Amino acid sequence: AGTTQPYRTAYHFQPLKNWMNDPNGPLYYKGVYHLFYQYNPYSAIWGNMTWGHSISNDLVNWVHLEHALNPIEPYELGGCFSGSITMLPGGRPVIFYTGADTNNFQSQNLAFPKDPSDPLLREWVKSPHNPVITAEDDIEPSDFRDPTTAWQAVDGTWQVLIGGKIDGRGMAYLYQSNDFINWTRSEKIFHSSVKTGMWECPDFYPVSINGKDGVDNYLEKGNTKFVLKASFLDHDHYILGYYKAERNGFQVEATDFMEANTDWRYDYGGKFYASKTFFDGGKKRRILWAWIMEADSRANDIKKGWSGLQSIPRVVWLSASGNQLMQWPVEEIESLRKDEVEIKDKELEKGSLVEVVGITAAQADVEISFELPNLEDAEQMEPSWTDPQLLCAQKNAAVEGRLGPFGLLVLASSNLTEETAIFFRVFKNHSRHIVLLCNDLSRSSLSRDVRKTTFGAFLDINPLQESISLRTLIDHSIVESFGGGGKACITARVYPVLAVDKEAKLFAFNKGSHNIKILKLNAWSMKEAKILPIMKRRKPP
Ligand code: DQQ
Repeated sequence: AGTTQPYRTAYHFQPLKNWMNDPNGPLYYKGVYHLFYQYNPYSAIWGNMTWGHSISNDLVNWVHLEHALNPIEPYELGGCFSGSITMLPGGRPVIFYTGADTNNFQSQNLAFPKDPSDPLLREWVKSPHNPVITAEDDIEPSDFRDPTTAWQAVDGTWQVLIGGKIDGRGMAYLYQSNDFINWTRSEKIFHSSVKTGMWECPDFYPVSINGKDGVDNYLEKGNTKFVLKASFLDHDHYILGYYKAERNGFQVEATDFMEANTDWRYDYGGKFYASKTFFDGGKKRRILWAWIMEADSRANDIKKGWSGLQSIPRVVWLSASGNQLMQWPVEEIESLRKDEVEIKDKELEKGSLVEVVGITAAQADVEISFELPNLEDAEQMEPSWTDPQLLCAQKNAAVEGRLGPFGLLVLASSNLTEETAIFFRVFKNHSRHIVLLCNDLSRSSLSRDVRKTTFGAFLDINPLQESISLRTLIDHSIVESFGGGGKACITARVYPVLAVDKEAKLFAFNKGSHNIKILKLNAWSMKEAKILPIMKRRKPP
């Protein structure tokens, strides 16, 4: 960040310039974290899809390497699209990715490291067998992409999912192979939905039902549930269920995609999309990466010369109740914290605003928890209030209530001309309490070009039993919020005109009609992550 580039981030992953979208093939290999990503080497808009490649020891500081995949073969002249990495027995990684030809006919392709003993995996060689899977029969060739990490079934055969659509029905195809080269399509479609449209970037993985540890074994029965994620309608949705290994099927546990009121999303903010998880064998955890799109005009993207961020990598695990996922920024990000400010047991009076001073508020990490003494006074919930986003837009940060709005104002200018509010409201529904988490962007920027949609999510916590907590990571043009310890997440892009760099301020506020208490607030300035420019391959002598 700086005066000429106020929206560049200090601790989010981004290339030095140009367009970036989906994370591809994240991997922990021989002690090194790898991130590949969809990249346009030539401009700040989508095109010429290439696999960018960066490495890290800690998921915070990065070194850019030369591109891993360039679109040069006939089957990929329209781009090397998204894909995943699988570890083959013996420990050799393989990239499974989509190639689009000049007609946008999509096929699935393989690439292997030239030297698997190189922990940096600097050079990749495309398989002479490419393309290994092409669109046949009823498959629409321009809606056939994004292979998952493959896994082995009970009998050892490889299984991989590929995103697709037939007659408007979104789906994951299942393909099987004995040798990773010859693939046949399973007669059964792995899973599908009429309500979604095309599924991009499917992801399928086990989670433990008794703890936070990540799981990599698809055949571990009894202790796991499975997550099926698909990217559609601008968001990443997931459902939970069971993998029936004997018949290679997926059985949904409760509700399916876009069914009932439980539409589980990784993130209820803007475009947090095309995400992918990987198993980190070093720390035994499952980590989620996602593309965070800009919310400014294309012209402004071109002017600033870049577009797209990656989310802070998040650890994912199953909640104690077992009915949803939890997410939390990887602990390594805390190594950037400095200048801690702490507030404890402070009354936050009705109508009050408390500035948090002593940190760089445009580049910060904040944790806050609240206690509400008068829970029985909560406003009555109306039966029609089923859409949390709509409710947050109607009852925005300016609308006084009883228990709430209370929360944080981030990237705020000194006179509050600009402010981004992340706040809670607590309602009563018979004897239960309903907690709503909102991110009101309507006053976030004086710019007319940027999208200022308000976001919202219900938070499945019982305020009679636990405090209401929020963590927010602020990084110049991105605000990532985690409610209830990671039960609901909202990511937003924010482009203030006034509240830039040192002009940005941070406040805690309470616009409800009752005094509440800040149990604890901890805020830190964040140091800049080191993202080093391209380390070139040594040319052989
Ligand atoms: N982005 C890739 C596709 C994928 C889409 C192309 C999702 O493979 O379906 O850049 O953002």
